[in-house]
Amino acid sequence: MTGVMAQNSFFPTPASVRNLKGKYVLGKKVEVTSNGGYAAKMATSLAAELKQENFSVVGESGPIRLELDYHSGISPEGYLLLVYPDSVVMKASSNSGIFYAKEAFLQAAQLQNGVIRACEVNDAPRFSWRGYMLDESRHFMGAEKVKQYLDIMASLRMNVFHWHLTDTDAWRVEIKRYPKLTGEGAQGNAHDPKAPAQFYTQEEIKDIVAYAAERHIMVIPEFDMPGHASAICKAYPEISGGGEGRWKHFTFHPCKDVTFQFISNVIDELIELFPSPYIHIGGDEVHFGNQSWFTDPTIQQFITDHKLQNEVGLEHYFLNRVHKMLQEKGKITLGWDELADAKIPSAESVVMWWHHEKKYKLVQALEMNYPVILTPRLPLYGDFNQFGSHKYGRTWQGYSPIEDIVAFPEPIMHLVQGYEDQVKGVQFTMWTERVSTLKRLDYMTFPRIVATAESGWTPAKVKNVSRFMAKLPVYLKWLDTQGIYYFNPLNPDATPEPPTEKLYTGPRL
Ligand code: TNX
Repeated sequence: MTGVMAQNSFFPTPASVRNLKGKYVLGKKVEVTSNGGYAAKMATSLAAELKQENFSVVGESGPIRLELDYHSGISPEGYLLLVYPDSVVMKASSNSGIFYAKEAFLQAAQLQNGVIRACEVNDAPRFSWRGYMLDESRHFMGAEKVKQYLDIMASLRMNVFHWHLTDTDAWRVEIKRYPKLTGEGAQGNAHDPKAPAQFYTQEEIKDIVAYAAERHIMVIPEFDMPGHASAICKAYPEISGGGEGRWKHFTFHPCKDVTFQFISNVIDELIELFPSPYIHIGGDEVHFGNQSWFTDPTIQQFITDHKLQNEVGLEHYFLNRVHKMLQEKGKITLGWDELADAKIPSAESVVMWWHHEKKYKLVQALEMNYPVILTPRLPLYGDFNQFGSHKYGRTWQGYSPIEDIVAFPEPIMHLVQGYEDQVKGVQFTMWTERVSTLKRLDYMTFPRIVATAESGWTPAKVKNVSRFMAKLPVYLKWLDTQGIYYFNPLNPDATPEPPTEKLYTGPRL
């Protein structure tokens, strides 16, 4: 390299970077010190992580120091990373801040083989919620993959893992009181209703939640209801709300007391496993499989007795009843944008906007004072393909190229004007009906998850799609070293789309 050294490649792009002369080179020996407490813990892990990288330079490098001062005035989650040719200093005022300083430094070292251009980074996130959702009901991916993704999320400074653990195909978490949930309830997946049961034991869940917490990632379970409940109702038909054909058992029975008792008992066990203040209750697409609500005399009588007007009124009654239950248990209700239709009290709940084609739903939720997470299908659903020609992914209404994710949410920010404070952040949402292998999961997730981190972290005025695309190859090269398969938007032919099993569309067994 001649003259000025290349820019460092940070993902996501920091709020501010001032480049300096010279470079810091990581050798075999490096001293990492701290001012104690949590910073000492981070110093120890950084030293171990750097050692593992085994950078090639033989010599000793200048000392690295981590300083955590809760009164330093650096913004929450923010950090300073000061890299000089002879030393490195990291500063933060929060545990997550010093963790992110460490992750940013480690990432630059990994991506640039231990050579980091001298610079002063002054960084803090744009949004407090930077999420990734994984649907393990449609296809089970397993703890090893989840932990790998948690590691990468942490490195990308993402902090929410939304775990979609139940749906039409299977229930995936051990509930001691209801063993049939992980008996027949965990059998099957989106391409094979007879696949053997796969699920997480409570011990495994606790282990993953703790693993995430160490990386400043909150894990939120989703218990989708009253629709998308087929796996549960198949195991416990006494609480099934009917449904027809492919949508058999799709909803809970919406007015039996035993249904609510069941839900309450399950939530009690979930609360023991997931310390997050939120429980996600879904709430989406009930109309797919509530046919029997229109004909069942008990349900019709219930609608009349409770003056609910119609089946939609009943759906809203159901969601409000579960919301009240969660409140009594001290949890905040999180759900899809249908929650706003149900008028769940906005002071005690959070809405995920997913209907990209119904922008009014976002505006309506904001006007009703809900805090909102942005995860519109386009561009933030991982099951939509990344390019124009597609074989296995969803093609309906378009596709989700990485550039659109980097650019997001600017194209919709005019809708949010005056309500900016209610927008908590963004989420990449990975549905897996059409994702039956780990290779395909990687391909659909990477590198778009990197773009999601950019969308959630980098200030609008710093973000730049062309610059992001120009530095992306550095990240793709690192993914190669991790054995992660990905879509290469700069050379699609080099990374063919991995096949998936055919989606099962027969009746629920
Ligand atoms: C809609 S988004 C769903 C999911 C599907 C997804 C496929 C939402 C709340 N519900 O059940 O997996 O579309 O794109």
